[in-house]
Amino acid sequence: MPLLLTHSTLATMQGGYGLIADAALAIDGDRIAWLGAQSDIPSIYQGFPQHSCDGRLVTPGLIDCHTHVVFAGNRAAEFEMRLTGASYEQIARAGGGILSTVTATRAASEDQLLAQALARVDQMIATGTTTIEVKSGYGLTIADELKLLRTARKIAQLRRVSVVTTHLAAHAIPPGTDAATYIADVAIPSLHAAHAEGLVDQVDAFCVNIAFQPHDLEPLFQTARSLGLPVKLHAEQLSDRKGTVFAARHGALSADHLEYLAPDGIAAMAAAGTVAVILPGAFYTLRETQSPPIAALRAARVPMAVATDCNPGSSPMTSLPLAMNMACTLFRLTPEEALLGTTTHAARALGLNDRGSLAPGQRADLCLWDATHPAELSYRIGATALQSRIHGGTFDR
Ligand code: DI6
Ligand code: FE
Repeated sequence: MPLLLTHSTLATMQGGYGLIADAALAIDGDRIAWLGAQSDIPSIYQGFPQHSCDGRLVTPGLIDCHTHVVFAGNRAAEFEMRLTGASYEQIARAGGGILSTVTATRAASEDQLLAQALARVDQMIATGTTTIEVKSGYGLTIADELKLLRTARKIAQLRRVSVVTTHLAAHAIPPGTDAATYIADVAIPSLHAAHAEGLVDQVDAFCVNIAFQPHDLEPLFQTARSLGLPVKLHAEQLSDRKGTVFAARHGALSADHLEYLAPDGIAAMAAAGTVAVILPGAFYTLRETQSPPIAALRAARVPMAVATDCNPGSSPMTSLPLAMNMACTLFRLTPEEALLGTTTHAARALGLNDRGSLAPGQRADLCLWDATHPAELSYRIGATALQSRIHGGTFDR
């Protein structure tokens, strides 16, 4: 459907906010055809059906580039345990943590799993998300990892949101096995099977002291690359495991968390063009005290993305504007960096070059906000300033 948005303030996210006041934007099919000053609308677009934005701010649709939104149950009981003294690591070592969600997720039928994921996806959509990355990782058997990835693909059929799927079988080591055996017997075979079914867009792993080390992950990342799949890594969240250096050596799209990232990791990311994905929800929930090295990443010109990390243990959060607020207040990102982090840089963290900014030829995924300046999106705490959303060229309602 052709459409002409008029009377808007556009944040094109080209070279920063890239604001254009008194602007119009033409959509043809699922693409942006033209944008510019209201007074310059080319005659070919003047006949398009018009929608006045009444002065509202229009941004690219938000991109959540790191989520674990497909899981069953919740971990409110653990939340309560942590508040009475247990640490995240102690809970994980005692069989809680990720493994308790694995048990709930295996027990859920595909329909139950999908219904629970969709409830969270609906909350994401309601706060402006138009593209979601979805990781597996709560199955930990070949069949269960495939079940999660199939569920992730179904989300895109049932909701007006684009989905990028990530194979994260290397998320935890099930009891009774070891890292090398699990990678050889489950992670790599499940990757081959999922790839054969067209279920995988990229490959991730959880590199922390309680899960996998870089040397455990070498065969998995080599397999990913032999299949032509890009890699990324949960790295340096709880300590410096040199995961980022390892991931950059494999040309990783992103390295995520990064609280304990050291100068060698920053240099490796800068050289490889790896995006730093900042996840303030997990930092906040775990009450971490060491921030990622934001100033050093900025100085090294490593692009920073911001995501929810939506997961039942360390970040039960669905709102990207809330993640942006936290990234500013906890990590001192500027509101401009936070919005770049959920648009242009988030697209780059997913290897997507057809979205994340407003320009002719880009996908017409847009948010209209009850705001006049983009700093308002990061400034409010947990508010939903979204007025309406356009996905693939059409309004939600
Ligand atoms: N991402 C993850 O995969 C883990 N933490 C994180 O930030 C663990 C998620 C969980 O506890 O279920
Ligand atoms: Fe995560």
